[in-house]
Amino acid sequence: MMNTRPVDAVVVGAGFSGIYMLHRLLRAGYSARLFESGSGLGGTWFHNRYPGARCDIESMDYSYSFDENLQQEWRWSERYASQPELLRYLNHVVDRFALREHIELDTAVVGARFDEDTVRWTVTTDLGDEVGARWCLMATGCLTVAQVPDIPGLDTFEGRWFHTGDWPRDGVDFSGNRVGVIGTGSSGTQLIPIVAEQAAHLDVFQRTANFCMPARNHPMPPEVEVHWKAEYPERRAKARISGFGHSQPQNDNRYRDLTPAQRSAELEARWRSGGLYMMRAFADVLTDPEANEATAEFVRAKIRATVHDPEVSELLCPQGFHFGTKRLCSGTNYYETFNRDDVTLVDVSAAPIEEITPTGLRTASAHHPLDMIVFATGFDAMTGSLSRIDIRGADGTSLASKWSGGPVTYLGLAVSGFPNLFLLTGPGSPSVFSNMVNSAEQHVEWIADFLDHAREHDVYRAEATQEAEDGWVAHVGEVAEATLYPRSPNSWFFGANIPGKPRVFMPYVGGVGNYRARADEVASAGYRGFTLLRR
Ligand code: NA7
Repeated sequence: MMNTRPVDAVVVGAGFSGIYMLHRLLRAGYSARLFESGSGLGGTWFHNRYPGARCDIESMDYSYSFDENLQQEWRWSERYASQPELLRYLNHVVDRFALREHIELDTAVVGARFDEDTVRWTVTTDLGDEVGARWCLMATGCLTVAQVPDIPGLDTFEGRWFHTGDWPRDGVDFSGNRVGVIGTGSSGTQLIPIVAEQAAHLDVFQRTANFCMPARNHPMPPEVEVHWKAEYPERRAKARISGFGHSQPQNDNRYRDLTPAQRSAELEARWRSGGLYMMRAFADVLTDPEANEATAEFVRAKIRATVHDPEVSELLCPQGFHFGTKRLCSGTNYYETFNRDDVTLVDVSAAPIEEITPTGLRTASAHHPLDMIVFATGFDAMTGSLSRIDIRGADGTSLASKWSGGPVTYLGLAVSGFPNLFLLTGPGSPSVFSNMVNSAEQHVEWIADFLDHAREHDVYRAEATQEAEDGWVAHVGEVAEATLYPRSPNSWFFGANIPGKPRVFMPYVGGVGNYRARADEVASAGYRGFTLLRR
């Protein structure tokens, strides 16, 4: 397919946002083509197929709301959907809305060039094909580019190694093997208990202990499903104006306004119900150091009560950063796993990893013989997928060079100098700081409304102004400054996990509801902050 027929819009990426974007485009009568580098649908959920991979937002919330029949008919089998179930769901959606014929799998977009004369984008794929489009819609995902740390000797390792974010499709059998897992973030904490059950021995290489909440996953009780579905209109509406984009209750009381008994009751209730709701135990968990430390100390006490060996439990107690400022984890039997005789916790902050040898891994204090190594070491998050595409704007400048000091956007949706290009869940929007499906839907719908506006008003070129972009970047920074995030900058929210990446706080933490209100206000003011050219 060289130089194929031009389309109104190209969509890049077949995850939650790209699939819905394609549907909205086709439904509104635009011609569109979606390119996906993976050999299947699902984006993040296609590649992160490690054992135990599971969403940490409840499935009834972490699902599309745009179609009433879809949300009523689809039946989630568990409280939190597993990776295979999420893939089944997305494939169902693609078939249900007849999207498949518009999707090219196994096709990576490698370049996108804006031509000022034709006011169109030319999108280039790794197969050498080119397609022209008026609009270029980047649904490339926030956790797409797996980060394997540059540890000397990896190429000499005689065993097998894997990254959780790029897991083999035919799975991995750990039985009888000595396995090392590096990394104890969301992926590591989900995977570790399952590997422990299979492997002959498991070494967990921990650099920073993170807070892992008990997920308390279980099969979906029929009465919960029925009730939730009956309440969907109110629940979805609530999620859209909430802080994190889901419908669960938040506590609007500040820590200092509660009695000690009320505080304990709140924390206990949230620990018992499981999942990430501890983030909303008090209205000020992420702004008041005292509320934050009380929450952290409550969780540390739970860890100490669970892990028998006091030395191990102390190592598992997170210290040195505020609760929730590294993405909270949610797992099953995570802390309990360290009571097993065949699991060893290795503290690689005290004795760092020095090299991988043909037969294992050497830290500053010991050599650990291993047959398999799992890197649960995260992603070049939020900007990684975009910066790997050669995106050239109006004057030929590349997006990577524009973002060399950190990503800058207007609303996380548009970039000055890059007309007719929209980002879905881009940096500067709530994205990873929210229920991603909720945020994906909001961006898709905002962009779809914009395209309808453009069609109605003969707008053929739309570009965010520099002034609007500067204002938004400043606002994103101010909002973050009012929280505890800047006091704990050692996280992927800041790009701190990627050597050389600029340290800039990337998501918008002002809340999903506030963000939506601002984006809607821009739209109702005739797309304030955009320069629109009309025929
Ligand atoms: P994360 O959250 O980035 O976690 C990566 C983990 O790997 C974290 O514990 C890191 O420790 C550790 N890490 C990274 N590099 C190294 C090296 N070189 N040595 C030792 N340990 C290392 O990625 P996940 O895949 O778990 O989760 C990503 C998101 O997916 C998650 O936030 C959810 O939104 C879903 P560190 O903390 O940097 O010391």
